[in-house]
Amino acid sequence: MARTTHPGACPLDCPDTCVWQLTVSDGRAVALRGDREHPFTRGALCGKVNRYLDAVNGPDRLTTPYVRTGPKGAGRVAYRPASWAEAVDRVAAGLRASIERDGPESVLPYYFAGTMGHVQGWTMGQRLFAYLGASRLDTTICTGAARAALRSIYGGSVGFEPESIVAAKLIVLWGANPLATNLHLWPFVQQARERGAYLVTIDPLRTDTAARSDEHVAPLPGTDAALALGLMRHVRDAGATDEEWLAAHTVGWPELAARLDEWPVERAAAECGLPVEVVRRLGDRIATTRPTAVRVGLGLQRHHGAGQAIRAICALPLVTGDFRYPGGGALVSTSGHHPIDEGPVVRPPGMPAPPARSVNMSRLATVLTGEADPPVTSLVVFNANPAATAPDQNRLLAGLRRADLFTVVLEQRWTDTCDYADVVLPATMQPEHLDLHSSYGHHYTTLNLPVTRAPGEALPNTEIFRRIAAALGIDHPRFSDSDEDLARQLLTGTPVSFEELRERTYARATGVPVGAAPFAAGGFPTPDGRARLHDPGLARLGVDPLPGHTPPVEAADPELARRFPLVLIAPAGRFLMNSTFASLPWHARRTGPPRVHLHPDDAAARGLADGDAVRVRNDRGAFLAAAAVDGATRPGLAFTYKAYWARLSPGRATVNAVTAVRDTDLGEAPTFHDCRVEVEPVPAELLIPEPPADAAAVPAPAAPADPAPVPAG
Ligand SMILES: Nc1nc2c(c(=O)[nH]1)N[C@H]1C(S)=C(S)[C@@H](COP(=O)(O)OP(=O)(O)OC[C@H]3O[C@@H](n4cnc5c(=O)[nH]c(N)nc54)[C@H](O)[C@@H]3O)O[C@H]1N2
Ligand SMILES: Nc1nc2c(c(=O)[nH]1)N[C@H]1C(S)=C(S)[C@@H](COP(=O)(O)OP(=O)(O)OC[C@H]3O[C@@H](n4cnc5c(=O)[nH]c(N)nc54)[C@H](O)[C@@H]3O)O[C@H]1N2
Ligand code: SF4
Ligand SMILES: [Mo]
Repeated sequence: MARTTHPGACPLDCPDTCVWQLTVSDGRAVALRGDREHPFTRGALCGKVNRYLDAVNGPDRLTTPYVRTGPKGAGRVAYRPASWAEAVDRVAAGLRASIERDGPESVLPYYFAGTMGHVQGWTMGQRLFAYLGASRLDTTICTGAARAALRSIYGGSVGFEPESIVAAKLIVLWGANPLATNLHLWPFVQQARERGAYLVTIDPLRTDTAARSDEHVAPLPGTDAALALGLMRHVRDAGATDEEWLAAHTVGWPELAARLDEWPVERAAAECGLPVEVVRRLGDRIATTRPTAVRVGLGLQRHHGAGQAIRAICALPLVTGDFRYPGGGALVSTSGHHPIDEGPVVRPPGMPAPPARSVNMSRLATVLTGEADPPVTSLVVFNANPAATAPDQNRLLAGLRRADLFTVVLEQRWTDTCDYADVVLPATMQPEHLDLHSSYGHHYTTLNLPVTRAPGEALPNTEIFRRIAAALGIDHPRFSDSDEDLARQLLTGTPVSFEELRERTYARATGVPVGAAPFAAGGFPTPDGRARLHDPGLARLGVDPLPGHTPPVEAADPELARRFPLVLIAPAGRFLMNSTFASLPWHARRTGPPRVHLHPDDAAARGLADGDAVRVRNDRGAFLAAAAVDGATRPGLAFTYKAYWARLSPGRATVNAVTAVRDTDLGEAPTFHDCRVEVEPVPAELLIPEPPADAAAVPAPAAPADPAPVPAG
């Protein structure tokens, strides 16, 4: 059989947006590797995506629609296969009933970045819900706090050019773990180190990245703003502020300089639980090293004070004038550099799109259990698995079990969320559909064309929404747009064309040259081009107009600390992608079963040894895990990895059974890491997961595990 090889884009929620080369034989994907020419991919994919074809070709792919015949939450046994015609008619009837009873806002789409593709991810479904006047989803769950903070300080999600980091002399990875979550940045960091750069990682955990850095600074979680303020104070005291650049390209420096009077290094160190010398030494390095690049991760924003923390961190390179130089400045996300504008594609001119309320996705648990008025009575989930990934899982599941809630899930495989659906619709995967990708970690735009046959009757999200629109009797021409039409509409007004991408797969569409310093002479996307150290607009929202420190809610609560002495954070695991791969045998084996990592002192205080079965609990719920005692964390701080599936976990709960629905100080984002728990021993038998009667692929028990962060020392 002839084999052909085709370029495409990795669709996952990862800053690297790799270009891959996929080998196809007889309509089936048979091999996958990284593109060698792509300047960011540089020939390699990551470990988890090297096994992406396990997901594409897995025997557990959904190949037909399903409709529910038994109780919600009972699993796949409560469903029967259905034709597309029957399934889509049911969806239309369910949505129509909600709209007639409670108005269109009773319909809520819930979606996120299961695919980062603009076509399958963020257009046709949103267009349908806009047309209906359904509730709009406020997509806060990942970067809500950062987006709001960056809008305030830089005018948008922009920063230094990632490939320019090779020119940095000091690199600070702040709450970032690129070896797990931004792998393709690492070779650039290594190149900078070969040229003499010093690498500091600021992370409460000793991750692989921290262990491989020249220095690891481990503050208490949720205290980054205090650290950034103390560092700026030190820079100011050292006379290392760039007054000329500050005066030309920022507003509010005099006010911030005065605020720094309150932040002597000693106060910052105490707030962060760090030795004063550590803060002073880092302050010295920052004061004396140009250019300094601060690469900020997304994980550190899952705390109550995240908005202020990101503003404070992003203020630091303004104070030092680092944006003057290639390889200097801060970078949280490159998404604001990309010119693709979904707005007019979701709400095309001439298409009705009635105004509608916004619903914050991070509050789904409370929205479904009484917070929303009118109530949400239809929920359409795509590109997301909220039953595993959204906070306050027990409350959320109670909402999903509501008899008066009609739920539709578009999925590639049977997830936790499918267990609560009335109708499950089978969706295609990346090699089977067209998509267009920008990136939140580099400056390239990529086109992905369909090159393999979808299994069974699986359809692209776009086509599923076209069919739902037709079943609802909508005949507006915008619901006949093809995927290529949508891609062309998305590229309107950008410097790259569909033809160019079809020819070359990817192109730089941001106007920022490789290695450039885009803000050397200011030009931030604020109205006056200046970065805002003091933002009066925030005062109107009741937020401090200057970067300040908002302490964590639970970590800083002494009363709660008596009952739940451990702070728990749940960052990204290396072989998972949120919950996307958690059901695949290879990925599950590499990751190992759920574990909660404890400092040896905390383990000893509870009589726990490595491997013991434990229950992790607080007032919201509990999950089961094995204790891991490895010194990767500090006393009082526990961690586990996010994104296991409840249906495949012992006790049928994940870490999100203990996390809270509570907003950040800015951006109304979730606070997964602002969470107190107690950990207690349970009998070992409890850890053996009871396989769901219907599981197509139950992961084998623990074998070689995700290399845990390297123990300290
Ligand atoms: N392999 C893999 N890659 C992924 C993902 C995945 O699940 N697996 N998820 C993707 C998604 S959705 C996202 S958003 C990104 C996330 O990308 P990252 O931001 O790199 O990932 P996280 O692991 O969430 O957080 C990074 C680090 O922040 C640390 N941290 C937590 N709290 C604090 C704090 O208060 N201060 C400081 N300084 N550090 C803190 C954590 O210990 C963690 O090591 O990764 C994406 N890439
Ligand atoms: N405790 C804790 N919880 C967290 C976090 C944390 O740090 N700690 N991180 C949070 C973050 S940063 C994020 S981004 C969220 C992510 O949470 P989710 O948005 O729920 O992401 P995933 O778990 O990856 O689920 C994506 C789903 O989309 C499906 N999918 C992929 N492509 C397609 C497609 O083309 N069509 C359809 N129909 N489906 C598709 C996949 O099969 C997968 O089941 O989790 C959050 N949850
Ligand atoms: S998950 Fe990220 S690193 Fe892995 S292949 Fe996809 S884009 Fe590349
Ligand atoms: Mo995320």
